[in-house]
Amino acid sequence: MTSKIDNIDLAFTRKPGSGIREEPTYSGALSFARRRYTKNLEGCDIAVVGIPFDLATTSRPGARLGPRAIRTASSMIAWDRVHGWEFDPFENQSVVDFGDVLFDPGAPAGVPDEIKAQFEDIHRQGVKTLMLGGDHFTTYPVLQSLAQFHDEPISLIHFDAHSDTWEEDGESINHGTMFYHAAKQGLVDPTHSVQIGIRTYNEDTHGFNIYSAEDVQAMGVEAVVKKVKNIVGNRPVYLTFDVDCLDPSMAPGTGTPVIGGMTTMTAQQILRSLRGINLQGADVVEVAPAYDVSEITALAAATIAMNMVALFASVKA
Ligand SMILES: [Mn+2]
Repeated sequence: MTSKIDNIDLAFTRKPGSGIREEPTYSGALSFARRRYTKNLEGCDIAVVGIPFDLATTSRPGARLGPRAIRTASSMIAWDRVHGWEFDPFENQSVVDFGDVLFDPGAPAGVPDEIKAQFEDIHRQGVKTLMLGGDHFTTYPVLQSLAQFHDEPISLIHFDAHSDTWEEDGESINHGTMFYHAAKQGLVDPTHSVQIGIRTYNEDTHGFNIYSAEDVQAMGVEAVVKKVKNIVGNRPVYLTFDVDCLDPSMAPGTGTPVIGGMTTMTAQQILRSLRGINLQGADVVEVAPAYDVSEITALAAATIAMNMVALFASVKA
């Protein structure tokens, strides 16, 4: 029998690989999905890592508070199995909360390299990352790190209202241009990457395959997923989910909302159906709690992240 003290504050009392255990949703120290907070990654499969950075936003800032909001919201769903999956993704893989990376926001030019170096330390240990943003620029240094550990360019599966491939001269710290640079530098292979939910204008696709929000509705989940799986094949995949892919009615708490977006149900169905892809890293970004209502955006992001945990685990299930 476990004592009462072992069933509270699992953020620092949890034993490795102990699946789901119940803790009151309204109390206790908060970590992502009540995983153990640790900087020790021995025996760890997935590290949840926050990047509380939002200096690259072009409209409303505030995503620096995203990791904290997503962790808080995750406590509401940590007691249960992830809906739609027939296994407990915390049983067959070890998931820990690594906390946040550290950087100096007063010296922004150095921030990308500071983030990249800390992800290199994690990736070098063979640990995959589930990153909580932060604005979408934060994906860029994570990709820069990950690409170094793969011989072939990474395939991006990118959920967003925006392509984030707007062209620019030079390289700025901007959450709307980083995938232009990622493709140009060969970090990702656009011809084997796909953007889903797009509904903003960009005169150039830069080679990325695109399914707009309207395409998804017209084609249906099954047809979209079939296309996506054909595009990425068995290549290493990085899955990035900008919460503004969702309709603002379901995710108002974000910096650059765009109407006419995907429902949370559709997003979950697509994520579940992606089972079988060669997932090497994932993130959920652009949650800006100041514009949120009743924590619905944070809850959506936390649930999307839980589905990503299941997607990581599904190769072993
Ligand atoms: Mn976006």
